[in-house]
Amino acid sequence: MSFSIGIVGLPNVGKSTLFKALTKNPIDIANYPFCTIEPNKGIVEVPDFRLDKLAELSKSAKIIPTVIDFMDIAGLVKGAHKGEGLGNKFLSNIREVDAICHVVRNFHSGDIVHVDGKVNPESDIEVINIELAFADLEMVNRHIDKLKSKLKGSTGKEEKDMKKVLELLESKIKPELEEGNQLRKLGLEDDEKELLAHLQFLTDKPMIYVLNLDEETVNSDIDIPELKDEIVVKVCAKLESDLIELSDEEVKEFLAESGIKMTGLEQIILTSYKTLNLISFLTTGPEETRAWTIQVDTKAPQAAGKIHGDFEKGFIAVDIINWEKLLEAGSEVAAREKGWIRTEGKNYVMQDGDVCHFKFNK
Ligand SMILES: Nc1nc2c(ncn2[C@@H]2O[C@H](COP(=O)(O)OP(=O)(O)O)[C@@H](O)[C@H]2O)c(=O)[nH]1
Ligand SMILES: [Mg+2]
Repeated sequence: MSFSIGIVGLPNVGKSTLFKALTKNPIDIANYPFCTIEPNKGIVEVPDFRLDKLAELSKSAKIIPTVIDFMDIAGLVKGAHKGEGLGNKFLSNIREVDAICHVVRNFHSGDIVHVDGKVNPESDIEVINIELAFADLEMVNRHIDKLKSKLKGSTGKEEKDMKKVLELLESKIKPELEEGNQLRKLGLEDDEKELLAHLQFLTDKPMIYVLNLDEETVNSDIDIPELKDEIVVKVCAKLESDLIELSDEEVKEFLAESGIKMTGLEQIILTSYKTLNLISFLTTGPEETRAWTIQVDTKAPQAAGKIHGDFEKGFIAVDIINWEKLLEAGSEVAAREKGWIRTEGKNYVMQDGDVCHFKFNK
């Protein structure tokens, strides 16, 4: 299973420019059997400097980074939740993704028309978030109707459970959505979340905001008050799409000259990764050095299952060393001699940067 991010926003804010830049590098799809390729979907490598270092240590023939899926979702407009501008289709695309990357226009090119005639990030953010909230509201209303009619014929525990959901939807969820509020801000209790898990709310998905700025302002401190408590990445999409034409060396030079640590694309990818609570464990050997994605709190057998189903079924133990420790030792043999490689069992909770050898029954 892979993790996916949907790029949403008004038309002409730079979504496709970003998507094209993000997915520009061809990827050897044979390494990622679970991925499907569609015109508006692309798999994107998660940059990870640890892989180069480990590959050097192991003299690996190849490096395989882990990936996440990005989906370029066509522009939403006011009224999308009622089906305006193919709205329903795009909203159902958003239901499929694990997190939302909300692109907000703050560049001022005279040639490129803003759908509302002027650049106004605050109101753009509101338009999109209200559409998402109203789309959730329609779903909630449909669900309430369904529950009410089902309740008539039910008894016992089934009836009790349905009543709980109904009560929660009517008293807490619906009023928020009617105000255009995002459910992720509501701070629902765990048991409430569980009751609602099957509903896949749009406004409960993790969201990162990408503020698409002019090249001249991309490094300045622009503050959008609406975004003060949000996860924000600032980019200039046009600059990012120019950068992908350059070689790695040239990009490094450019970044050094401009005093920037990372390209906007890298920031988007890494921020998405973090927002989804994802971490990587690593495997390394002469054949390949590779990163694998898991969610925070994943235990060793389930992590092994990411590599192969048989690894999880027949899991015995895992030999683990932190990647930095392995580099410090200089080789696996040396690390073993120093006693730095530990053996962990089925209850071990995986940590970011663990280098692993799984042992399993065939
Ligand atoms: N000046 C400038 N133009 C941009 C920037 N990002 C996108 N554009 C231009 O805006 C237009 C719309 O961009 P596009 O990515 O197709 O927007 P979408 O409708 O959100 O997918 C294109 O002509 C882009 O070249 C930017 O950061 N600066
Ligand atoms: Mg587009």
